[in-house]
Amino acid sequence: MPGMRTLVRDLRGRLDETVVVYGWVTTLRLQRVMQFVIVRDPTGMVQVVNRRGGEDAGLERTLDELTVESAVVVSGRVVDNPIVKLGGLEIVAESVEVLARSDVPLPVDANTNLEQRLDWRFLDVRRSAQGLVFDVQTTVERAMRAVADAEGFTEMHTPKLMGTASESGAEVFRVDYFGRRAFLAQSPQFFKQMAIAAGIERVFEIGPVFRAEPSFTSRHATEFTGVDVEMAWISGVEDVMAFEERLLVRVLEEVKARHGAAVAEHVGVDVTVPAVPFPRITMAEAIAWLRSDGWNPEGDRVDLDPEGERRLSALVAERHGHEFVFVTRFPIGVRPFYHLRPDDDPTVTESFDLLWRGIEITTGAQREHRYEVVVRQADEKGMDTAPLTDYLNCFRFGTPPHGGFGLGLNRLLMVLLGLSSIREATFLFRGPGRLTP
Ligand code: AMO
Repeated sequence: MPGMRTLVRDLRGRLDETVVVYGWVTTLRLQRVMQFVIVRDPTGMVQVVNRRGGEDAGLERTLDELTVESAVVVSGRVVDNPIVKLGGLEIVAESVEVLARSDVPLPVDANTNLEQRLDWRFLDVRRSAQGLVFDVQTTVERAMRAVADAEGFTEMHTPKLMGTASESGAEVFRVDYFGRRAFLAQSPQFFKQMAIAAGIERVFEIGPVFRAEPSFTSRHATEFTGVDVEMAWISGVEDVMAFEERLLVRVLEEVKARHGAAVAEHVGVDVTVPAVPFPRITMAEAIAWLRSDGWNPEGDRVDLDPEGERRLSALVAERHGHEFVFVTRFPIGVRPFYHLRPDDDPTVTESFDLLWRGIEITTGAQREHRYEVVVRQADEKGMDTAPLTDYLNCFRFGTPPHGGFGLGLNRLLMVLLGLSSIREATFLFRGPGRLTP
């Protein structure tokens, strides 16, 4: 004792044999005649049973002293028992060893509110379907890397400590850097473009992104995982959107194949692979649709708020029967200086957002690659170009047309799994009110 581990899902094939199961105590029912212990491993749960008054008084005492969530190793014979709900079998205990005893009472249970569950996140993940989130995340990233690899991308790792802010000054964390001021990267935007300037023609990065946004919404975090893509020699922003479609189709195919059944069982979501192409709608059309649908936000706004995103997705679902929509051609006022403006309309940008079931999961664009033009656009926005020198220098020595996008991995998981908050799509959430654990 102990011997080779048998996983709970394989017990049926070991009927009448003695097996060893490693796992956590989930429930204890210590009755006058019988002792029942439900033990859980990552593949399922099994009932372990012992009749009191047997030869091994030590075993009976061990079970009486067990606590829920203790880590145990159980050895016993697998017997068929059709009345047992868990798989119609049980293990008749021969020995039980407590590898690590759990304290009582547990600080969280099924009725604990989300914030308190986050305080005890390791127990929260251990005891619920939450663990599935990270299996799905692993598959998502693996599928993304497979597509990127098949299409000739290079994976990059760019610095998260920066001497200048990476997007705008507003949402940036400042940190002390040996007495100087440094910033945490709000996105790898400038560096992925620098990689294009360096002749690495197609790049992607999966890494941390920091935003000093004091938002307490269900979709905002101050640190999240970003999937960033940049592609050179494109003939237009359409090339970028088409790549994202291929990426997401492959991701959803893989998630469906590997986790479809578990996702349906634990979170009640049917994973479906979307048809391509996804619908595309310009921002001007989107606003017109929304206005005729009664969406009338205050003032003359030209950007979509969360309510606008939700309604637009609902309209697209109704009219196109699709859960995804690319919203294109955002006005220059709501887009950064580095977005390319089309020749036929200088008031808009060759940019897009991708909405999925009412939530923005991606922003992308073709970039302005002509030095004079990008400098002029930065000037027009009233930006101080001095801190942008390293970035702008990238466009002085022959950088080809390029474009890319940034996708929020936690947002993607949240929508994919129908989770109510990005907090549940992140192992250890970071927000304005949360820096621990
Ligand atoms: P953007 O700022 O739109 O674009 O970010 C890209 C994507 O990141 C996710 N996201 C967030 N997720 C969680 N919490 C937040 N606070 C948060 N903010 C953004 C969203 C969003 O679509 N450089 C550009 C991308 C590009 O053009 O390549 C950028 O960062 O899913």
